[in-house]
Amino acid sequence: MVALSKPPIEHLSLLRPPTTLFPCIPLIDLSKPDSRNLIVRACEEFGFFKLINHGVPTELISRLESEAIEFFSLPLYEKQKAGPANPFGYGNKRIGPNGDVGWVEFLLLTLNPDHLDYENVSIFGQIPENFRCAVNDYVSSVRRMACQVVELMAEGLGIEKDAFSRLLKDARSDSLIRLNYYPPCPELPALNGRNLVGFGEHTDPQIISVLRSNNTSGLEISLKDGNWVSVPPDQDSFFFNVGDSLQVMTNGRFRSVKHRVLTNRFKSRISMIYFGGPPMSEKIAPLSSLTGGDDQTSLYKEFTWVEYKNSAYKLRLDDNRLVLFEKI
Ligand code: GA4
Repeated sequence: MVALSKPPIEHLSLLRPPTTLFPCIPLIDLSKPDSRNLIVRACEEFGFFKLINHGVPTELISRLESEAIEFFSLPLYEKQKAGPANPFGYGNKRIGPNGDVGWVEFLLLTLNPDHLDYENVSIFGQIPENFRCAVNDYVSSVRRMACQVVELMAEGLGIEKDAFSRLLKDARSDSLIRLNYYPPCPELPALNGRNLVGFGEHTDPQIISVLRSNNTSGLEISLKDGNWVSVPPDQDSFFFNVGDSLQVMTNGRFRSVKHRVLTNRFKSRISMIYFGGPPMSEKIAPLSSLTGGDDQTSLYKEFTWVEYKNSAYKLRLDDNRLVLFEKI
């Protein structure tokens, strides 16, 4: 197990894990013809679904997972050479710039070609070439699958097939990959049946997030009624989250799902998340194909992705980042 550094444990939140397992997690089989309608229904009801028969080769998944395990097993001083995450690089407990903390270590890497040169050079200066190849091969395959899924989503909504995928495919797409390592939560009497929060509740800013984890539990999502349910892990599947940008583009029809991760008492959890985002200069607004071109029905003001990001980085993890852009 890897030792984590400051801030001290008292600064981390504790929560009792929910007793309810996600009762009816929407399951999408990419090989089935009816998946487009099921995807739409899942995004409306939960903003979340599990994808099977996804076509991403197991070899690419296990190669990146092994590289990540190798990285997180390095001595702290070695990992710190790839940090601090500001916002990209190696991070340990501190999440974002505004005081959020969790029982987690991570590597956050930008895939945005405009940022690569100056942001990632120092990280990849420390990380061997085979790590970089594992990231690139994994991302190419996951991005291809994500595009296929958002195209089915668009078809299910009855709008232009490339309404969302053109943003993920754009050469300037501001997308990210995050590798999270959650060590087992220590057994302390003070915890009193509760677990340390690994990653506090939040919604994802981008269009779509695609998560793959090992078989350790911890991920929870918030349902429409505000109840939290835990998502049984499945290392052979991918989990999709609707992000804030997709909620806006669908004029609130899809839910940007609130989620969090509690640490497991006995096992470490490792997750890899691809965040598919738009290019920096992209204007985000409800699609006219969904509002019928009637501006009156639009729930959000238009904003650029860079405007959203600038405001997001001034907020805390659990803040609602869309209120600023809601029409009154
Ligand atoms: C949440 C989703 C992604 O992990 C992330 C996070 C980002 C970061 O860790 O730098 C943020 C958070 C996330 C939203 C608000 C800001 C920015 C931390 C934070 C407090 C990489 C992202 O894109 O937004």
